[in-house]
Amino acid sequence: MFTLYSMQRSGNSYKVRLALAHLAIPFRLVEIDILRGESHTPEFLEMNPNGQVPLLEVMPGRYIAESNAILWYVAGGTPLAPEDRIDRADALQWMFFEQHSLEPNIGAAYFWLNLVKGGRDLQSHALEDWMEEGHRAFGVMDRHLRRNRYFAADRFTIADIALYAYTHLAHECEYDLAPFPAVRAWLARVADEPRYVPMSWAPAASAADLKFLQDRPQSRSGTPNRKAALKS
Ligand SMILES: N[C@@H](CCC(=O)N[C@@H](CS)C(=O)NCC(=O)O)C(=O)O
Repeated sequence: MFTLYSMQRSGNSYKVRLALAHLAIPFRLVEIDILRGESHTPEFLEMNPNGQVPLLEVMPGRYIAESNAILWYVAGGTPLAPEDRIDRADALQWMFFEQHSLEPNIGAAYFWLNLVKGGRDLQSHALEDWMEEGHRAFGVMDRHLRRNRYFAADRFTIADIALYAYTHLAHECEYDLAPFPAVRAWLARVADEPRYVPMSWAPAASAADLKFLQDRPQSRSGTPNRKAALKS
């Protein structure tokens, strides 16, 4: 069974929890409090020298870091990870965009405004840039979503999961999504996926939770229940 090192209030970690829930893949969750330095202990650095969550142990001693790389790994072979060459390139394009244009702005604003006491004062010099660049990124997404229901392959994929994690936190860190109606409609579509779980979800009593997820119907946009994955 996979072990996911994750922080509940980390958007990057949420991406992986959301994908695993969507695929009904069981996993063990280990909470890492980055605010208490738990991702920089010698033991953790042995697993991920970059000192960050999420981190997925896919088999004993074999780790994958970087949320979007983990998404490709867990979703490999399912409709969540497009295989067609152009669809795959589209998904990658948006996942690189997420890491370069969205996460560094919304992720930073969320972290400093919500998780760090006094963070606003500490980062007052950076806040304006995060706001401007974050709103610019939402504009790019909105333009795409005015013509497309999803980011790649005309269906719900890991590109949507990657972009959803921080976009759905925007209102908690002072971004205004009112000018981006297509983004708001897409947020609602993602939250309406049958196996959607909120950021607060954790597979606490794994068996019961998983049964609950397995019993839910497959994705409206065509992702089947990945029975084989349940054996991993
Ligand atoms: N590019 C990485 C970013 C991961 C990241 O920034 N993780 C944060 C939590 S959201 C973290 O672990 N920070 C602790 C640190 O950098 O010391 C990903 O997508 O996984």
